[in-house]
Amino acid sequence: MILVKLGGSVITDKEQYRTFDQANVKRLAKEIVRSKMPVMIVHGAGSFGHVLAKKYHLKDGYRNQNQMKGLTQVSLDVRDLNLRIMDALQSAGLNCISIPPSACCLMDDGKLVDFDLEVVHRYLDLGIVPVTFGDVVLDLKKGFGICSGDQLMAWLADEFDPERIIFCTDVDGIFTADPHLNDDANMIEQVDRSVLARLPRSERCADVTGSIYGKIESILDLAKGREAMVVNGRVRGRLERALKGEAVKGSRVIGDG
Ligand code: IP8
Repeated sequence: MILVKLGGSVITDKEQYRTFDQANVKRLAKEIVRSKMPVMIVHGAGSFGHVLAKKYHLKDGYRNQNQMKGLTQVSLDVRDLNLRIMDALQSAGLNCISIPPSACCLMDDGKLVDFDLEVVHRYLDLGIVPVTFGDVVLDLKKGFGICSGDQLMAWLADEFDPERIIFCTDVDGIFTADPHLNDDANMIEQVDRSVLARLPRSERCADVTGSIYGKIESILDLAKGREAMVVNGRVRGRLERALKGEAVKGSRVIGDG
C-alpha cells in the first residue's frame, strides 16, 4: 500500500481563503486511479484551514469563547474541502470514504495520541480507500488543537507500514531555500537528518502547522527506516509515476533507521 499526502498547496491556493484548485485536484485524482496502485490518502487543509486557524489561534488550544466561532468555521471549511476532493476521486473512479479526524482522533498537548483505526481497516478490507485530512481535533491538555495531515501520515505509516510514502507539494522537492522566493535555491535529491540543518526555517504563508523545515523534520520522523518521496503535484504525471515506482524528479527522504 502507498500512503499519499496531497499537500494544501496542490489542492488550494494557500494565500486566498477557501480557494479550491479544482483542475489540479481532478488531474491528481485521475493520476491516482490510472496508477492502479493501492493507496491511502491524506490531504492538507490549505486555505480552507490555515487562514482562520491562524486568525483564531486554534493551534494554541482553548483561550476564550471567541475562538469557538473560528473552530466551528474551520471544521466546516475543511469538511467542505474534503467533500470536493472526495467528489473528484469518486468521479475519477475511486471507491473512497471520508474519515474526519475531529470525530475519531484525540491529541494531548498538540500531539496525536489516539486515532481509532478499526474503521479504516474495515473499509480497506472492503476495497474502499480511506481519505483523511488535517482537521480540528479535541486535545486532552489544551481543549482542542489542530491536527496536521503530517501527524495523520505518521500514525498511518506506523500502523500500515506502507511500501512507499509520497508527499505532493507545489515545488519539485526539498530545496536549500524557498524556491518561490529565492532563485538560487537548489533542490536536494536525497535528504537525511544530516542535511536538515541546511533547510529553510522561514514560513511563506499562513501555515499554522509548521514551516517547510518543520515539515521535513516530521517526514524524517515518520519515514523511520522507510523512504518517502516529495514530488511536485502541480506537474502533470509526477504523482502517477511516483505511485508506479518509476524514476521521477523529486527528493527522496531517508528516514532514521
Ligand atoms: O494542512 C492543517 O493540516 P495540514 C489542518 O496538513 C488545519 O498542515 C485545520 C489547519
